[in-house]
Amino acid sequence: MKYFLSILILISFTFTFVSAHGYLAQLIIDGKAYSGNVPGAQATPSVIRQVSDISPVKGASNPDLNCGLSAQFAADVADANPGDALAFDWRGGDNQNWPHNTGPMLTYMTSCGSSSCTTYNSSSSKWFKIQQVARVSSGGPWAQAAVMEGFPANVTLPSTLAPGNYLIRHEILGLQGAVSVGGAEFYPACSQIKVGGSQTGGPTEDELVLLPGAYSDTDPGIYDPNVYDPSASYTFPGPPIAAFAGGDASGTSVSGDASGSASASTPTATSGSSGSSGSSSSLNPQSLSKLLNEDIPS
Ligand SMILES: [Cu+2]
Repeated sequence: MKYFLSILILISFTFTFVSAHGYLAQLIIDGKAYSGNVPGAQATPSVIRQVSDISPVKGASNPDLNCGLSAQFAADVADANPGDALAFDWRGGDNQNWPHNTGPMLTYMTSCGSSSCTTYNSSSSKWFKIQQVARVSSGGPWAQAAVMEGFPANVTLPSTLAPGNYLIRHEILGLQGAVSVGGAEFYPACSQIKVGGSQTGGPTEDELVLLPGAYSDTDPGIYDPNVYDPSASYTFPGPPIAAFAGGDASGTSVSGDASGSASASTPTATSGSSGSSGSSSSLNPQSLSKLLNEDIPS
């Protein structure tokens, strides 16, 4: 009996560890670091929108899928330029390492229009995808495993991105429970940036999605009975990567392994779907801003 009890304690200990969560603690843009606020703590000026808790967003249609649990406007905006290297440093709630290693990481952007993002409500905004990573190679670990080891997730801003005010939404999917419908954990985090330069790239209208809206709890990359099968292919949820940001090039990408950085220099990894390709009539910044702020007819 004593033995049985200690096993129970051990199991509950393990479960507590496994069910730990976290948040985006820092964003580094071209070498400059911006700290995020600890969830629920008194906020100090930041470029990262603070969330209320380290817990995940549950349910693909949850309004908090937009920018995280009860996300608040942030006071600051970070300057950035097309082609900049971004590093997203995710941590556990107790400043331990990020606790999960299973599931993809995806990056979206939306325009805040002509004014700064500091008071921009993105709940009905249209987002485009610029990057996503799954397993670092077929049969290999998920790129997220490197985040669990303490490395940031690396993303490159599209080199032709038009100037303007943008939210950049980096999202980790915790799929450790994804063998059940509704088991996925969503961790979106929105940061406020202002992009300079004089490029003209942007998404096409058919590449834009609402968040929530783009995902369903039964999408193959969200409810995934094969999530622990290293050889199973993975289908990213949401739209394809916007063509101007590189599109969903075929093949697997992979820079680095789980013992190195969580980056992928080409924005795809063991992708199942390749989405629509071809047309990439890019927009000038004005029409891009207009496009992104229009309502999507339902
Ligand atoms: Cu968790």
